[in-house]
Amino acid sequence: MFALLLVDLQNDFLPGGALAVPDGDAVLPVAADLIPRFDLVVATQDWHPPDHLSFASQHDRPVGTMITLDDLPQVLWPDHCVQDTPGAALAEGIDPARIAATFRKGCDRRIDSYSGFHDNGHRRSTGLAEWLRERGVRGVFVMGLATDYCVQFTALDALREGFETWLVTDGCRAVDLRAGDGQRAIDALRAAGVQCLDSRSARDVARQNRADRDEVGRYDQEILAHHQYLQLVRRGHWEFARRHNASGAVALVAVTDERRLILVEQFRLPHGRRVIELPAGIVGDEPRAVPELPGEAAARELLEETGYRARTVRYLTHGPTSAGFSDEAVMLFAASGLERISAGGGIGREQITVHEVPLDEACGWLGARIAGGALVDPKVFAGVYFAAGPAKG
Ligand code: VGL
Ligand code: ZN
Repeated sequence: MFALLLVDLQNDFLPGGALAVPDGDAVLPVAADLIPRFDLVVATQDWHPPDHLSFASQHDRPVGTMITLDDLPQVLWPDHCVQDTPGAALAEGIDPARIAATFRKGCDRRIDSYSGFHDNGHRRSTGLAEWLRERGVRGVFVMGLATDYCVQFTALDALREGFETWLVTDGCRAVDLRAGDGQRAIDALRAAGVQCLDSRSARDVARQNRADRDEVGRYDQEILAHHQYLQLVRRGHWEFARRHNASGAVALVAVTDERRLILVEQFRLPHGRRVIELPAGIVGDEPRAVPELPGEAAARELLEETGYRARTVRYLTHGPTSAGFSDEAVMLFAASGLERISAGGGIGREQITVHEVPLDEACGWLGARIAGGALVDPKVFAGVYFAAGPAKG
């Protein structure tokens, strides 16, 4: 199921409010249109005590000043969204009866909280991720105010928590303290793996999601086996595998400045043979104080397996790894600005061989390896496609 996440649709962020976002009221009709199209609608609310330390008034400094607060960078804002004041209330026209839950943030005087999931230091969770997972939510549509602060942080945390994350672009407006902040936020979200779409497309995706949910509902489901890493699931007559303690997989199209594609080769136990693959790994399988972004996990896997550190990691595409066999999805990232800083080879018993294949010869090289009896993951050919085109530079 997909949920709609309404970020900070509060009076203080609307024209006439204490921290008015330019054109902020333009997102209200978008919200009103999308709300009835989702089975689950959740709101976040900026909810500060009157002496919150993100307020410029607490420091006698001008609004917009950058300070350091408890080791974190902090913009100083006008007093806004003070608990139980009209400015903190949800905007008129957003029907509270349609909102299943509201998650309040920024309640601790000493730390700001742009994201609806965690405070800015990832010290405390609001419980939103667990709340969504308990209700079977796999994807979230994010919209609201403001693109360059609370929307951006909320969407990034949704990715960290393993949700498929969509940004409804016309449902957001930016503060734009510096010109272009809003556009830079959208570019950064796209590079991290957030899918940006307008509300018209969001409607179509929501409609399809409801039809899909109804279709799945026609089949009974049973967990046939549950082990340390995998579940065997039956849905209707179909059996498939699920990694129950990971949120997904990542793979990398890593190309050096000399246009060499980095591939890995290792003995794979399920096949009992050596397999040539893109550098790749599992996300969310280890508990961390701050959950990794998929792109960060991808960069870490690249370094562990190949010894290459990437300066830039950018989302390319995503999809099922093997749609009939498992519900697992993989996100594909382009890695560039590579610098080899260690030998790689994987950790423990992985025994990985690293190949650096000149891009222009990659298909010939792969064909020769296959002819020689090696197994090549077909995702490698997708990598060659992206490396030759959109992944370049
Ligand atoms: C926000 C600045 C301060 C937001 C909240 O909702 O984007 N921005 N507090
Ligand atoms: Zn605030």
